[in-house]
Amino acid sequence: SSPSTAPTEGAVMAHMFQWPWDSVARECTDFLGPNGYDGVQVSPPQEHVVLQGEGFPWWQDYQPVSYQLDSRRGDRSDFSEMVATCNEAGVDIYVDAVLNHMTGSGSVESGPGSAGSEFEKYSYPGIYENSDFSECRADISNWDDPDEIRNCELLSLADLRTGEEGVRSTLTGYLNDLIDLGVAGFRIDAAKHVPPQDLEAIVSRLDGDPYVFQEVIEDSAISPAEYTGTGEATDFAYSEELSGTVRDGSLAQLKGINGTEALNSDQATVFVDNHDTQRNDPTLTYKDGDPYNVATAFMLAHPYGTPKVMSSFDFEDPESGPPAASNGMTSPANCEDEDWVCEHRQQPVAGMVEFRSVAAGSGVTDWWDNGNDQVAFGRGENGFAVFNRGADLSRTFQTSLPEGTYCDVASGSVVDGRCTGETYEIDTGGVLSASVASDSVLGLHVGTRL
Ligand code: LAG
Ligand code: CA
Repeated sequence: SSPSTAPTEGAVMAHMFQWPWDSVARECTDFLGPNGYDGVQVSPPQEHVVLQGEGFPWWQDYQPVSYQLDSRRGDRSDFSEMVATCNEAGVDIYVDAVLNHMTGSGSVESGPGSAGSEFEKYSYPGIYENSDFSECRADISNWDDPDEIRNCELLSLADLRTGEEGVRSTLTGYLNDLIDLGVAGFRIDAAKHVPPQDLEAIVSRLDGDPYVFQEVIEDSAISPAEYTGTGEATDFAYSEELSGTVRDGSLAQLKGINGTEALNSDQATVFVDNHDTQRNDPTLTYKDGDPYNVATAFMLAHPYGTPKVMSSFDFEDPESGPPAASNGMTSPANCEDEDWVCEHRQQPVAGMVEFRSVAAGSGVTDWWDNGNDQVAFGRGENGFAVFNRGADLSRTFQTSLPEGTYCDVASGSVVDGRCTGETYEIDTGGVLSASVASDSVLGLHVGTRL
């Protein structure tokens, strides 16, 4: 099959980190589909280690034991029903695929895993044996050496010989099984640690044209550009630039933001934070409140990359897992429960999802800034947005929007032909008079012209 198929221009995905399958299904129907989200990245569905002694941390998921779809978030039938329900709501499912490695040394070095399978590091009965793992059995230490990054152990995790036919066909079998259940794409975990030609070979054997985006952190001898033959790559430079600039308030510097030089817009997956950065290297996260929403809304309004909206569980300890039963099964997630943050439901975020799709195809127009902490720009005749990290702002803006009455999607939606948030007028010359409070956003698009 051909390589990765990107979602349609203007598409937005949410990362429902650690959400159980039943809960994702309900959220697809209740909120994600109706609000125009095109896809969801779900946590890894394969059997994983169970670390009771460590309080069932979230990172159990990144130590595969087998490819049975039986995890702390549900079993195969729960997973399959979720995919069907989400697809019916118009939402694609993208699976976080852990292909580089199996389990590590550490607290547990043997089974059983979440589906009851017995294992030891380098031995997974019926799946892999010792010879399926890289010769190098030491941790990566020289990050200037691409061979070491790819053929030694990341975090002491048993490194698969992805160049071997047997390993490749096992991995292809797992991914095609997911595609068979209706999965539309994959986040490739630790892609930097797999030779690009191995990923290319694996992805080329997948059924259909799944959307593929690869986790390539640009902090070593390896560039994300090495992976663009297979699919998109994560753009960490964009994330740092966006989050740092919004946090510091200097929004005017975001004019023309285009992420890492190694990636073009259609090769880049972009985000404000992800599940790793929000723990290890936080710049802006849900804990920052309004400025975080300003950053996410900016990402959605601005036409660079394929955006991913983080949706978290609340945490203090970076190691801790989501709320769970005494057997380690994750408790149901829902947005009425404060343990689940639901960034994806914040109005300035949710409202800008439809803005992005309405604006698809139009570049940035009518840019304005105050040289500092306030900016505005349009998307041609389709949309106009204002971002304010300074004092309350009142002024007129030149837009390219058609004359009319519009609902601001950052403060509400349209219900029965009326705005539940702010209402604005665009005059015959495209001029908008608006007041935008400190640390807030205004978003108008032609889909909410009354
Ligand atoms: C990733 N992307 O490339 C994930 O986004 C990241 O969350 C994964 O690490 C990593 N690659 C491997 O898939 C996570 C935790 C690690 C954890 C690892 C395996 O951030 O802390 O390692 O998952 O569960 C843990 C211990 C290590 C230990 C290892 C093996 O923290 O000290 O060596 O387990 O026992
Ligand atoms: Ca590897």
